[in-house]
Amino acid sequence: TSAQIGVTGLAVMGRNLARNFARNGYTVAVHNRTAARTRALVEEFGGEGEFVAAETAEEFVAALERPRRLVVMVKAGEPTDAVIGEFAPLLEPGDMIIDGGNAHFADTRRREAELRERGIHFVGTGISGGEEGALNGPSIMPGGSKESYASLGPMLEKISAKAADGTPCVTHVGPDGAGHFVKMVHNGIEYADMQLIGEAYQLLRDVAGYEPARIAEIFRTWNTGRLDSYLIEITAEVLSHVDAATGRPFVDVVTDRAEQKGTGRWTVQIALDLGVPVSGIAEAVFARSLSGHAALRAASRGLAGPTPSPLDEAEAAAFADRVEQALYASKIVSYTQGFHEVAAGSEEYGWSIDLGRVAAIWRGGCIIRAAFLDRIRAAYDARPDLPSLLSDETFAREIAAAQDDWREVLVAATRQGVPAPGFAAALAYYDALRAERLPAALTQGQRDFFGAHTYRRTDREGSFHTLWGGDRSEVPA
Ligand code: NBP
Repeated sequence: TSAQIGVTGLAVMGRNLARNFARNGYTVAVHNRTAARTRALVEEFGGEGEFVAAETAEEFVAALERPRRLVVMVKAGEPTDAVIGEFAPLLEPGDMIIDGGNAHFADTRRREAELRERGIHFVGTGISGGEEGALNGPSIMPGGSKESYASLGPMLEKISAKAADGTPCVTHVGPDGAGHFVKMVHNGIEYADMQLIGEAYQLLRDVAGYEPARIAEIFRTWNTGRLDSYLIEITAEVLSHVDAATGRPFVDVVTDRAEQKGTGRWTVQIALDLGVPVSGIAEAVFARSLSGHAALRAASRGLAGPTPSPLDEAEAAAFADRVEQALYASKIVSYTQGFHEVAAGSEEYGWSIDLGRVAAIWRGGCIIRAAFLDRIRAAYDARPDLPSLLSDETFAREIAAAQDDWREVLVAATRQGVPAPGFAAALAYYDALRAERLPAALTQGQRDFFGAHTYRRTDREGSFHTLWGGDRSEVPA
């Protein structure tokens, strides 16, 4: 038998992806560096479909029909290069290596260029949805050549998640590293969403004075409205969970130091390089890093500040409604920033990414899946050249309606000493974009003063310099 697809790297993700292909009727060759994993897969799940177990790289490659489609699901970084080094010499022009790991898009660009020289298609592919998604339908973001997508697309469409309207959550994002770039920004947006939800929770706890179980109910209610999403849904689950050992709310027995694997940090690093203000995503990454500085936090605990005093029952209920508005408005801003980064990456690398399609394939399967994404899709479909999501009439109207509450929530947070860096960064971004004049004019004056960096004028063309150390007359630069 020859297999239509092969998966090497059979930890949680690879194993589930291989099963997903098999369950959809494909014959799947499976391989792993440590052969015990391959045997375990076939023993446990062999009944789900057609698997061809391969012990060696040669057996694996020989099992695949041509052109070969070889999915690599190993730990991102050096292991990926090691696997490419092992398999590429066994492949022929026209064959495809699909890297489904969380690779940095710059690595993907390098690998794609190297393999293209040898006629091999390297398809850097973002896959989101965790272990459950890999098995039952992830959101899939393939980059690489158009030609490779013509061959792979139908298979990926089959195993992917489907949006509510039935559309498969997969599209050819763009050439070389476009898929991994978009997956990176997806994860950055995920960080921002999680941070905003965390801030909403903390405000409901400290300012409204609600217990986790009650807050879980509020999230459940929100999940029936415009915030309907996977992350809001699981937030309610986590908040209502009670620790069996202590009988206390689970959220109260978990150490409050958030960890991260790096894709959020990459999103911010690349945004800095591209000059894209992703302040909300940056605050989310910094909030995780701050939470991890245990010694610094312990040393700072005695610093002066207000102690939150919870509102009375009627005020608390009104406040909870305001928090929903603040959360929704801040969410619009973080998606605005994330899509700006995708647009900027697309421009920088000549990828021609269709932003509406990106929103469409995030509607199902991935961690940020939400009803909201269909509205973003609609906004870009209506106007593909939309300068920013905030310029979409519907979103602008919703923020207009939310902004008073958004501001009030931040007043309460500030007054009561509850940190809300995500809400605050989002509002500052919104107000900065709205502003008629920014203090950047003063910045330019300072730069010209100390470094003769020159400035432009509002009333005339050209660059100018003021002779600050002399008679302060202006000269053309
Ligand atoms: P891991 O990221 O834990 O990687 C384990 C796999 O890599 C095993 O199959 C291991 O083989 C193999 N491997 C390593 Br480590 N070094 C190797 C080498 N030098 N040569 C060959 N194989 C090597 O697995 P995972 O959590 O299933 O994730 C796989 C990929 O999917 C990662 O890139 C990850 O970032 C990405 N991803 C994960 C998730 C998720 O929710 N976990 C979601 C989306 C994407 P062995 O069995 O012989 O040690």
